[in-house]
Amino acid sequence: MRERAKPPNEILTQRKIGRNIAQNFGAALRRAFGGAFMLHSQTFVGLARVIKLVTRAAVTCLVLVLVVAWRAASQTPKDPLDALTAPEYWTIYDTIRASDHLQANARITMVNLHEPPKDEVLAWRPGMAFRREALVVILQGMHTYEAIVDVTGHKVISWKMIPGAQANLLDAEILGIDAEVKADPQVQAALKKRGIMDLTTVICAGVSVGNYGTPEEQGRRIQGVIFLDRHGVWESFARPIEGLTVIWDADAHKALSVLDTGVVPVPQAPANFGAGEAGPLREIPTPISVTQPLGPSFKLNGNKVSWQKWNFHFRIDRRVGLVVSRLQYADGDKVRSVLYEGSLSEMFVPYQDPDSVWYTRTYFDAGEFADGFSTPLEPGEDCPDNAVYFEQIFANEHGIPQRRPRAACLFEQEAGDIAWRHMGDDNVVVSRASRNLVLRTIGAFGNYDYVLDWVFRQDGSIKVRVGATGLDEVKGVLPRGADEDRDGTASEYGRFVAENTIGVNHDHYFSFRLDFDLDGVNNSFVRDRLSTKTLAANSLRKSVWVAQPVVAKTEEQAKVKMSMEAPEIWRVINPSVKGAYGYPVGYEIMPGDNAMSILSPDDPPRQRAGFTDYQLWVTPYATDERYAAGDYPNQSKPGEGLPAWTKANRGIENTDIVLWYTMGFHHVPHAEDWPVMPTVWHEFELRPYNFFDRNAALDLPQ
Ligand SMILES: [Cu+2]
Repeated sequence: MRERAKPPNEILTQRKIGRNIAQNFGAALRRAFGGAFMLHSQTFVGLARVIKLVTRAAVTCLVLVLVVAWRAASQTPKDPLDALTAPEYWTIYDTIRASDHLQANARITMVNLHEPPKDEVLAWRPGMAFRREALVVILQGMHTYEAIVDVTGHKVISWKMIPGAQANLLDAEILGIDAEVKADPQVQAALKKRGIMDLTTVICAGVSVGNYGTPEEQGRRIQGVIFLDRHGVWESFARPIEGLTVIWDADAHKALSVLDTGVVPVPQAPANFGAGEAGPLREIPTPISVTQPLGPSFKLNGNKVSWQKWNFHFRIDRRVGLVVSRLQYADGDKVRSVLYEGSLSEMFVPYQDPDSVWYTRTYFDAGEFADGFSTPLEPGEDCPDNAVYFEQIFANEHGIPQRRPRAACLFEQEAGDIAWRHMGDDNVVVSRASRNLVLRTIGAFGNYDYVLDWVFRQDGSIKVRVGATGLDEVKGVLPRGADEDRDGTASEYGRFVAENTIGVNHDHYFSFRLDFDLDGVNNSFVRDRLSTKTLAANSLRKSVWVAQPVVAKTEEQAKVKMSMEAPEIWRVINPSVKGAYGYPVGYEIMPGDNAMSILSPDDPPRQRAGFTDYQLWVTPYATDERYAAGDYPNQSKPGEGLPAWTKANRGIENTDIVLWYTMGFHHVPHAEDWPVMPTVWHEFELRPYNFFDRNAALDLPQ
């Protein structure tokens, strides 16, 4: 990957006009050059705006040069942590098939980069060779297997069955049971009872069901079928066929049980929200121009980004989305390490309805499905006009590489934020505007879409944000609204969001894995406990509070719950590196709005999502500890992931440590959630804390 050429782009006239030009321009290119245009690994929007300043011919030449460069780059990994490339996926495909392990009925549920050992990556320098391995998860017969493929050597270097594990469910499997389910006479009878004779528009989605320890769940791959009707709407989640579910045995290809709790008409409330379907549109606001006449101020080298003293590598992972690695900050003439790696680790969305056709809906969206990252980003809507886009390559259930255009975007944002300011004694204000660099991807998991942002700031801080949008998962009910639900039965576990439509209560949790390497690998975790200090009886002031730093020596001492009554500041430090005033260099993990699970400790979904018991955990780095609820949360047993790993109560002081921060919120749906939810943001920050000797943004030019 070359540094992106700086087009003479005056980004933006009016957005809509620009987009139309871009679309026409793209179509012209596709007509002229066939599929080649679609193969570039990155593209940039705002291309149309270039047209204002240069001739169409000149732009065509520029694009062609870039397409050739990006295409070449996407074929060959340049960095040990680059995502697998299309040729590498094909090598894996051929190697697995040439081995004597694979049976005809095998389904490949995941192919991912198997990261090289951390010390190898840290010792690597550009130009040196590096290892390329893939982790392949295979569902074969009743069992889940893991293979490690040496991509460079074209060989399977390990193949093992994972006892008791159920591989993730891909969309191919979730929707692949549709015909078999519809062929079941009991299902047909249940649908007929509801007056549904034409099954063509009926969707049977076999999603995860969890694990309640019942005999029928054990040793079987099972799916819970949600019935939806796509008739008349774009979004079938708005049309639940209520009161019916099937527990499906994926191995035996048959229903273990068909549950019918009674007929509820399919809700018919308006549910479309596309252009022209939402009613009259408001007045278009006057244009705002975002202009970067000299192009972006970040530099790209493959998947390495450098911008305003930051530099980092990133890739788009199929399971967890963006993986930011080797995050460094240039401090004077020193390039200082902040994070070795950071990414989402797991999500958990338990619905709160005990109904026999609903209680199984407790989704671990990353680990149970691993099919949501990423969706194609809509230029000008999902990302601003000055964004650069990145393509994602991943493998389908056969291991065949797939392309996802515009799977991530990178852009600079100057949104009126203030880096710092002060009005001095002479009433003169000294102030600096701040600019952010945003790396974004959006995952879609059934009804929900999650926007995931890494926001890099000029003062050395980083915000990690998740925006939840999409649809509530809804239940069809007989009453039209709250007025008709006189005894409250229909809305006991949710609220009306539309006629005959209940948005069922639920939680969202997002666990992030943050492998800090502050000025080196060996770090510690400090809890600054703020506590009340009572002053002497003869004092006029009776109390103050003091901050008492406590270094967590073991994993047990670093399991933390947020509390407003017993506040703490959480810091990662490097005890061996001191700042100008004698304090160890550090970063604060500053939580934002958050929630903790209020499910009872003996509730199986809570036990399977044990990571939600604390907002923060700290573990010593271990190569195979990547996912907070374990590698295989589909039908998992209680206590996997963080609770299991930390049982050993390992030492975490002055060693290579990983922080696990979970943020979440309780969601009681309401009318404004429908028919599509306004994006709800939650975030946390990583902030330098004695890492620099002064405000790191003091050098911002005016
Ligand atoms: Cu929600």
